[in-house]
Amino acid sequence: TIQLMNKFFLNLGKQPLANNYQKKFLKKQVKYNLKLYFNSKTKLVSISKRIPSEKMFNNKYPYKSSMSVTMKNSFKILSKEIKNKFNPNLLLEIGSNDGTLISNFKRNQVIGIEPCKNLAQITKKMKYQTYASYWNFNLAKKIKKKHKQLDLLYSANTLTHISDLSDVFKSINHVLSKNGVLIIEDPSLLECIKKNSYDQFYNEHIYLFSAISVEILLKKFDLQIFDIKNLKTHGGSLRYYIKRISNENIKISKSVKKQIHKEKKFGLDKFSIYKKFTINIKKSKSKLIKILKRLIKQKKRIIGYGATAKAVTIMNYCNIDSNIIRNFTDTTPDKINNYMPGRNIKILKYKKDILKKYDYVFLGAWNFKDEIFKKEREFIKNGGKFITHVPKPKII
Ligand code: DWN
Repeated sequence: TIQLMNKFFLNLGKQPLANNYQKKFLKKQVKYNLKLYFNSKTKLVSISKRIPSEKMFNNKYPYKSSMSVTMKNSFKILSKEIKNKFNPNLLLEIGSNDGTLISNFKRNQVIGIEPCKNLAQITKKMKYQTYASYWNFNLAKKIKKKHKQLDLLYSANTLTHISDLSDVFKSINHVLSKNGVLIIEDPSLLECIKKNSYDQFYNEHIYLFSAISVEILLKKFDLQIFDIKNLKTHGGSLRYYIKRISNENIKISKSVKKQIHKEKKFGLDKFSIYKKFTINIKKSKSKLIKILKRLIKQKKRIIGYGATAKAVTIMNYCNIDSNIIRNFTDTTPDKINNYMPGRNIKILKYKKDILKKYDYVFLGAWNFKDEIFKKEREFIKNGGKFITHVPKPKII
């Protein structure tokens, strides 16, 4: 029946795996259909094609959370909040990446779970207890056996990457203590729709959560949201504070109703909003291409800033190649000197004056616009311009 409830709304074309940066440009790269659906029962927005996790999250996952000051700060502030408000004996982070969050805790206070072995290796070297495994029921059983039940579980930008959400929450339920708290944060569907940031969709992002859909999902697992925070990170994220329904010691904040009301008022629970989104995205595509082509006609040199997974969606959906965007630049070691997945655009190592050779900069990491603008004051002062597609394609 869930199948029947799935309504198609947007085709983002054939897309390569987002974090599969290539040493050499291969014309024939494996690509998968990227189609978006809305489920009228669960209210979840998801992509149809599910790629096995092992193909995406393995021993060479390039993305590191520590590459932006914004994320480092966000995790630092949250760590303080966790210590002050919840003071857990032991914190478990699902999807600890390179340890940007857990490094704010003492080694005996925290456990990381990270299936990408190259990343798990980093926190292991830092002597943090790390399980280099996928989050699933087998692992939950192992963890419960060793550490008993846990008072605090945290997961940022991870659960939306796991296809089997029932298994995710069953496993969380297994290790979460009676009065335990689960905190999750992910990009907000409302912000994505409002900002026309269709680049939040790529093969790794199987779901985009809303408070509406998370609430429905949690009910089945005796869980409920007791607080919600709107964050600026990743283009607008929601942080959900979750407890057991049976735990009446924690009061439910007004923020929960407020967010759900806001989402319903915008129409996130109705299919029509997604059809409008589709129209906006098609317009966004043609407008972006128009701007870029006009600049090329004027012999302007364009570089992309931040070789993000998001930019992979844009480059492939809009068919942008190196004749339009000459290069990307990025600080991530495992992206440098590789090609953007599916494209012949080479990623150059970020250096202080790299932008000097270009007239326009396309913001691949538009979500870090403030951080980037601060860093590139010189370029801006010298007349350099930025291009973004969020919320609408324009030159800044
Ligand atoms: O969910 C996910 C999010 C959290 O991270 C993953 N599936 C994959 C990844 O998505 P993304 O690649 O779209 O994430 P970011 O965080 O927007 O990527 C920023 C990129 O820009 C990184 O490669 C680092 C780079 N960067 C840079 O070169 N200079 C970033 C900043 C701020 C800079 O100054």
